Amino acid sequence: MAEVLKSVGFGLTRVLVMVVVFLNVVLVRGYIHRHTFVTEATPVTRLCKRHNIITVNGLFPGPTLHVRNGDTLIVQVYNRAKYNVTIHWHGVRQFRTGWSDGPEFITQCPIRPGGSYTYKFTITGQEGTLWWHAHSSWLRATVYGALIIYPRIGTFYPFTTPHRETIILLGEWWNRNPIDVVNQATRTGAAPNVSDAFLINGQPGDLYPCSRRDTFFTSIYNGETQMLRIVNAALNTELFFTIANHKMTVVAVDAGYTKPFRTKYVMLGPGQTTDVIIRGSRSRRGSYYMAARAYSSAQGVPFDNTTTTAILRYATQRTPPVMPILPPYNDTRTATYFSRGLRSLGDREHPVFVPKTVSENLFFTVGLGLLNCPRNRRCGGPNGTRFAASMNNFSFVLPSSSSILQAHYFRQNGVFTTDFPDNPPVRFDYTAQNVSRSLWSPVKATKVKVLKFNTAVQVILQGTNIFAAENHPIHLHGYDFYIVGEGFGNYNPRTDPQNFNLIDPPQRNTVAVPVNGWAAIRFVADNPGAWLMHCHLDVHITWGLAMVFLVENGPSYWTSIEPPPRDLPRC
Ligand SMILES: *[C@@H]1O[C@H](CO)[C@@H](O)[C@H](O)[C@H]1NC(C)=O
Ligand SMILES: *[C@@H]1O[C@H](CO)[C@@H](O)[C@H](O)[C@H]1NC(C)=O
Ligand SMILES: *[C@@H]1O[C@H](CO)[C@@H](O)[C@H](O)[C@H]1NC(C)=O
Ligand SMILES: *[C@@H]1O[C@H](CO)[C@@H](O)[C@H](O)[C@H]1NC(C)=O
Ligand SMILES: *[C@@H]1O[C@H](CO)[C@@H](O)[C@H](O)[C@H]1NC(C)=O
Ligand SMILES: *[C@@H]1O[C@H](CO)[C@@H](O)[C@H](O)[C@H]1NC(C)=O
Ligand SMILES: *[C@@H]1O[C@H](CO)[C@@H](O)[C@H](O)[C@H]1NC(C)=O
Ligand SMILES: [Cu+2]
Repeated sequence: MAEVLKSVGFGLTRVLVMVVVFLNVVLVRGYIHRHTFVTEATPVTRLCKRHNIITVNGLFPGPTLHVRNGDTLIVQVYNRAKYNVTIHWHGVRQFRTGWSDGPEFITQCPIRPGGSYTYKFTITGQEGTLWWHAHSSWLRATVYGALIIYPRIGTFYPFTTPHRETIILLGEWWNRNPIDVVNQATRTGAAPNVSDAFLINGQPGDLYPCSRRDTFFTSIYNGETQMLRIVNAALNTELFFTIANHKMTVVAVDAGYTKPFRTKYVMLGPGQTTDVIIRGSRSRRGSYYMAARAYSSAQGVPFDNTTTTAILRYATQRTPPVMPILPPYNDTRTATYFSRGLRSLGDREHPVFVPKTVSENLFFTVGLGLLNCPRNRRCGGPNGTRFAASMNNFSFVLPSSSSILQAHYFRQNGVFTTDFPDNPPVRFDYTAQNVSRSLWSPVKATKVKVLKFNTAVQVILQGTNIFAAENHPIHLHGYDFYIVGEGFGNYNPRTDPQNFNLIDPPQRNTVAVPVNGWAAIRFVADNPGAWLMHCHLDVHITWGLAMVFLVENGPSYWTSIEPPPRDLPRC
């Protein structure tokens, strides 16, 4: 009897211990996911031609990572490609783990051909769809994949769990090596060639030559709900997305839940994600195209005017799919209707923490420019100039001898200066039709803005009408921010704040700043490190549309950046 009681007691203790361990691992620390990424040249055939592209593990698009909020990812990257590479975990907060953020020469030196580096980070308080991509030259044209973050075990979506989930990765394709495309542009100073196709999950779709056989499709049953996790992984193009005869209900953007918002069109800037739910009609049959094409807001600037499609298919019917009507390429009204319809969910489990007052009030112009060519050489840009882009008139130059974070941590001088201005050096009518030519040429520099730990920051991102006004998708690393307002024309500091949404503004990591307009973002600088803020059109970051926030450590170990990993690449 005693034996039996003892063994029952022992069994109970063991079960209790296991439960405690389980709770600790799963609820508190989360699972640890280990992955190996090998970057290498891989042959693929698109648009009737065979190409070698750089992939991860031979896959295009790259592997999808599935994790839960609270989990840790350890990804060892081996670079077997002939280019420097780094991987960025787009939208992941990287709290205290800036060494794993990835942008080359910002938080690390590149992983050279033959080298390797291990990224290690924990997902904290983010749920929904993010993605990963190369952050070195234009490699992200083909080196990207989805990062799906489910709720913690024991917690659920704040909406009825859909019957099915489908990833929709929107991509951009050149019939050339994208590195050759950007290198040619950098050499000549001209705008890089526009792409030849857009892709859905790596496939151009039925409207392009030699592509019909591989068009991506997803099934849907009558009455079924399906979540589409849409990612704009395109390099240089903002995209409209729609589905024939099906309305979408937006439930999350950039891994943050939103109030349900029904819409026919979604607009995504590169870097942005949108989770939508669609419902299969009870009676419908046949097939319907999902389609994406450019939202190109800059007047008179060439763009890729093609349309990518995938198929939404009921049962096994193989009727020709119904084509939706897409907005015109310059339909700013539709883009604005969409961005202004987004609200944070803001329920008890997902509260909104938008700073009500701010102590750093920053005003950054974002836009293009033209530089004269050196030594009276004639460049390939307009009238023999070369293209540039800037924030507050500084055209960001990547360091090459070290990364900003390494230089900061190891106190190396001469890599950057800390005088990035809080305001544009010259005030002018930013959105006028006739911005004086004397203002068109920015200055090349590597400047950062230092922020004290825990500062409440507001940045007004003001588009300019230099060369061409354009909607710029501005992405901030290391943070999610609230978009408290946006508008057209010049920001008015007296009247515009009266209309800010400080109740339930959308929270994102990338804001599409309206063409010839502005956007106001707020965040609390609680994550120490070197955080790039840049236009996510790679053509613009190549021209210098970027800056860096250097956020100082807080008062304790837990508010300071972790020490650098031992395998951190050196320059
Ligand atoms: C860019 O386009 C021009 C004109 O079509 C072509 O001559 C050139 O080879 C292209 N460059 C690249 C790198 O694709
Ligand atoms: C884009 O292509 C469509 C046909 O698909 C054509 O009607 C339209 O004129 C083109 N627009 C531009 C700006 O090239
Ligand atoms: C869009 O472009 C077309 C020509 O391609 C032009 O007729 C129309 O006015 C433009 N619409 C807007 C809103 O700019
Ligand atoms: C190029 O020069 C011509 C003639 O001087 C001028 O009309 C045009 O505006 C210039 N274009 C740019 C982009 O500077
Ligand atoms: C631009 O045009 C406006 C209105 O025509 C004029 O008042 C202003 O002086 C012009 N600015 C420049 C820099 O030419
Ligand atoms: C940018 O700086 C250059 C060099 O000082 C100057 O010529 C230009 O007018 C400035 N432009 C703006 C928009 O501040
Ligand atoms: C690769 O990275 C190293 C620094 O680690 C740098 O010196 C070199 O210029 C880079 N190569 C290219 C092609 O950018
Ligand atoms: Cu841009």
